[in-house]
Amino acid sequence: AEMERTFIAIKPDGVQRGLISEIVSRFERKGYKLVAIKLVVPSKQFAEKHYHDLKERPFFNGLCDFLSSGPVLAMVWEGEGVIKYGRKLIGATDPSKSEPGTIRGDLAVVVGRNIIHGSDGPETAKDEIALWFQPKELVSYTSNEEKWIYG
Ligand code: DAT
Ligand code: MG
Repeated sequence: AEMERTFIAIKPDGVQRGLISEIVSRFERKGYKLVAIKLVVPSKQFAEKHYHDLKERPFFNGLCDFLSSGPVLAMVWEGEGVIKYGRKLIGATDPSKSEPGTIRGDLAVVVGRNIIHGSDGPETAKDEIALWFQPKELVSYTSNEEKWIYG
């Protein structure tokens, strides 16, 4: 299998609402492999780095204030096609437009509190993993389920 990795984060609203296990279980049951995880409170400056692509948007300041307002569960998930399909599991940015069955569709209501972040492509995945994690925090291991998931 051609493995790729993506950066997924449960934002402060998802953590405060007790949705960690619900969200982690969706990635886990799908068959993706968790390779890094930590709970952190990012600084405002760190949040601005994470969202640097959006710095011209009117909601940028509020978004960065919110991301840095409390604990965030930062994760790296690995699997075939995990970047694109991870976005599918998450659902559309605005939960009022996310399909039922997606994380945002099932668990969130408004765009400013959409509970989860996921990298939007291979380049951002690479950059975001490097921003949030040191190389030694990424754990390489063999999952015994791999032969049942990938054949
Ligand atoms: P996504 O998180 O789906 O990748 P994005 O990268 O365009 O979406 O925006 C990052 C976050 O910014 C998003 O999860 C929630 C917030 N956001 C996006 N559009 C917004 C808007 N119109 N008003 C308020 N917040 C917004
Ligand atoms: Mg984005």
